[in-house]
Formats: sequence, C-alpha cells, structure tokens
Amino acid sequence: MINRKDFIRSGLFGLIPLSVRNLIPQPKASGPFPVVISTWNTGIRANAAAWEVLSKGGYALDAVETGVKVEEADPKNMSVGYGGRPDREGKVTLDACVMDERGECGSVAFLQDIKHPVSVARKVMTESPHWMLVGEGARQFALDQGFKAENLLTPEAEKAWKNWLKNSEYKPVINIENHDTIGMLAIDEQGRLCGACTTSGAAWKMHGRVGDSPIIGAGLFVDPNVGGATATGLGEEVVKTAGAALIVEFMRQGHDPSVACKMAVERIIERDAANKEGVQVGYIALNKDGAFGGYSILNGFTYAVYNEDGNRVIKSEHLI
Ligand code: SD4
Repeated sequence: MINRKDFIRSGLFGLIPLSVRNLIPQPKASGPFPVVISTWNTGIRANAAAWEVLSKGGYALDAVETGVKVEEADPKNMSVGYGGRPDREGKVTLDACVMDERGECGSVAFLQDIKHPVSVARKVMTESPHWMLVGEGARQFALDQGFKAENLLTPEAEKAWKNWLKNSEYKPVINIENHDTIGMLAIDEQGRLCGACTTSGAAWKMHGRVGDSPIIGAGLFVDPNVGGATATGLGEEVVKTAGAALIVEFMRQGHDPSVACKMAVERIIERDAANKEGVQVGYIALNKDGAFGGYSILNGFTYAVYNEDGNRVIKSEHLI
C-alpha cells in the first residue's frame, strides 16, 4: 500500500486535477516550523522581522516580504533597495521576485524610483495577469498600485559612484565588500514554503542590466513538494546554470539542502572552469521538512537562520 507522502513523491499526484487535489486532506506539516533562512550576515535583522510574522502563526509570504523589506529600506545596505549602488550612469535600478507555496510567482526588473521592489513583485503576482514586469512598465504599474516614486540614490552611493567614475573600471566581482543581496526562504506553522529575493544588482553594471535575482529558477525557486533555493553573487553565472531550480531538482532527487547547493556550485565551475577567478556565488536552500543548508564558491559567504533554536549566522562551506 503506497502512503500519501510516497504517492506525492511518485509524481502521480501532479496528474490529479487541481480541483480534486484541493479536496484531499493536506498532510500535517512535519518539520520544526516555523523556520526562516536568508543570505549574508544582514539576514539576521531581516530574519528577526520575518520571525515577528511567523511566530504569531502568520503566512510565510508575508514573512519573507516583511523580512527583505528591512534591507530594502536600509540606506547602509548598498546592495539592496534604497541606498543601493547605482549603475554606471548613476541610476539605481532594482530587481526582485517572490514565489509562494503554490508555485505562483511575481517579479520586477530594472525598476527605478520605488523603494520596495519586493512588494511590487508581489503585486505583479496578485494584481496582474503576468509574472514579470520590467523598467518603465514596472514603474508605471507600481505607481498605479499606489507606490510612491522617490529618489533612491543616497549621498553615500552617489559618492561611491563618483569615485568609481574616476577609473570607470568594471570588474564583475561579488565578494565580502560588495554584497548583501537578500534571498530569503521561510516555512510557516502550516508548512507553507515561500521565498523572496531583492537586489540593486551588480554595482556599476551597464544601464539596463538585469541579474539573476528577479529570474524565477535562477535567483529564486520554490517547489511546494520539495523545497526552495535562492542565490547571491554574480548573477550571470547563476542564470547560466539555472541555479535555484537546479538545487530544487537535486533536493527532489533526495540530496540534503547543503549537498544540493554544493552540487549547483560545482555545476558553475564545470560549465566554464577557466574563467572563475574571483567569481563568487552563494546559495541557500530549505527543504519542505525544514532542513536547510548553504554553499558558496569562495570563502566568505554567510547566511542567517531563525528557527526554534534562535536566530544565528552560519558560515557557509565553500569550494575554494
Ligand atoms: C546580481 N546576484 O544582480 C545579484 C548580485 C548579488 O550580492 O547577489 N549581490 O547579479
């Protein structure tokens, strides 16, 4: 006799029409829930805000949105939202996405003047017939939804840009001094797994450049039957190996989250080993049972976890 869990794992569950599937009693959440995990040391503050939602029995999507908004609003975080480093034209352009426990998603890219791109991404998911809006279209949509336009270039970020202009040298390097994109995954008390990712992207990028962070399957992916993964680092490398989706597929094959992240990091190296000098990518993953892990190419990547054991930073294992 096949049990419900094995039946879902077999893939046959997916063949049942959604209307019938919803009538089948959902399994009781099994993990040490709630749990929230996010990229870098700064994730600790974002986790604390997400925990406020989760610990009151709130919804994982509200938790990840609330959590990453802390970083979007912080002018000291020069990789996300307000205060983010601009592109080479001096424009702050933002990328963000969300994915929920149903596998629904919303995304914005190359968005200007709006402090909370993650909330616009959520609106794209819930209030538009599309999954992604970019540039001026995304900005107009945000204004129509009641978001207000504001200048996101802080004096500090402008100063850093003017300094950079002196040599105008672009090195696509993401390291300990040039990071903080926040990717966050959470499971709420009911076992709902949701994720969000938000960034101002690579500093001094070309105007119009979009990274991995708003790309579903690259910067973020959630499969409610398996788990979720999210990325930070050099987006071009993450996209070329479909990083987050790859990790979810490795977890589907039975690998632990940290092993799945390691395998995805190795895939980046395998693809083009000759050109990886100084390239950093860090992944974190959370499976549907609440197990988590992370892995990066280079030393220096950290992530923050909040669960029943408290909120703490974990130094990621790394390849090099
Ligand atoms: C990007 N992945 O736009 C982002 C940058 C990043 O920490 O993660 N910075 O490529």
